[in-house]
Amino acid sequence: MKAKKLRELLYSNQVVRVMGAHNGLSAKLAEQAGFHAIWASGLEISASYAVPDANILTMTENLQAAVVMNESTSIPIICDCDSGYGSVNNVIRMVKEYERNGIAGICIEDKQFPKLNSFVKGSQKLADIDEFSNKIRAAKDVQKNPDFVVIARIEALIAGQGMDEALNRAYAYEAAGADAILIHSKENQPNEIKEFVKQFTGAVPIVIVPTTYPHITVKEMELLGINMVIYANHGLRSSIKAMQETFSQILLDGNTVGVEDNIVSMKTVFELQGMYDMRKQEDMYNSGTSVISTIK
Ligand code: SPV
Ligand code: MG
Repeated sequence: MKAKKLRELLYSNQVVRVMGAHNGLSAKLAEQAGFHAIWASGLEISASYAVPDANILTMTENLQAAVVMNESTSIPIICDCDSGYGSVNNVIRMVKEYERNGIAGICIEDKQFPKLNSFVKGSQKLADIDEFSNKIRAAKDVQKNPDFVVIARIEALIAGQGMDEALNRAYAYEAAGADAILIHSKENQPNEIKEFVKQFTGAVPIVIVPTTYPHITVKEMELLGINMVIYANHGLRSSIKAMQETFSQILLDGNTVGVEDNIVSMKTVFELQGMYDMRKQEDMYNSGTSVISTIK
């Protein structure tokens, strides 16, 4: 169901807007805000464990987080699966597991295992083009539901390998069966993204992650022919700032009065976690009249 929805979105005429998340709550907030789909971000999930985004967490840990997001929302989840957790053999098991758990789509990037977050200075080693194409081919062969989406992410521009390398890879991954190409850039202007879409003559949808070039608007993406935008980490970064400010103010003030206007009510927390629905359900089964009334 969700895979079908994701595929429909990907091939629709609108720019599909996707928000990064790392747990049930952040995914639910993204859905409530109106995003079309969730990016189960490797950066966000690893940051939520307070470990680096460098394949420190296992596939199972990432999948578990994605399953929680999937269960707490009704929109599709696209999982950031780094470079596929190893070789083509790892990709095969990964696709089986993700699909079996109701995940709508996955994205794998053409870097070597272990990967390093694209914005970290250091060695961004690309996988061999044929080796990565085989991972895409294997992922497409092994999926059972034809709607399950496999996105191939190109890191050539991140690794400083140039536009020709990025384009060669895009054609190879499209030929291998990728449902979409994610072209990643770390420039602070969308120049290389614009150049890529201008030169690319393939037919697959294009996905971008404008973390370092935040000025690009959805309207511009539409004009450029970009099909999907992933705001990969803005929920995480806004929550870190909010917590840092709240925590330090509480220590400074010696009480919590000063932060009360900047934090949500307990009622909001209860609503988000489904407390009221649970109580209604409980009442229905027990034929009682109990309601949450202690904290409003
Ligand atoms: C992530 O959100 O983990 C991503 C996007 O892969 S980026 O951090 O831009 O590499
Ligand atoms: Mg990632």
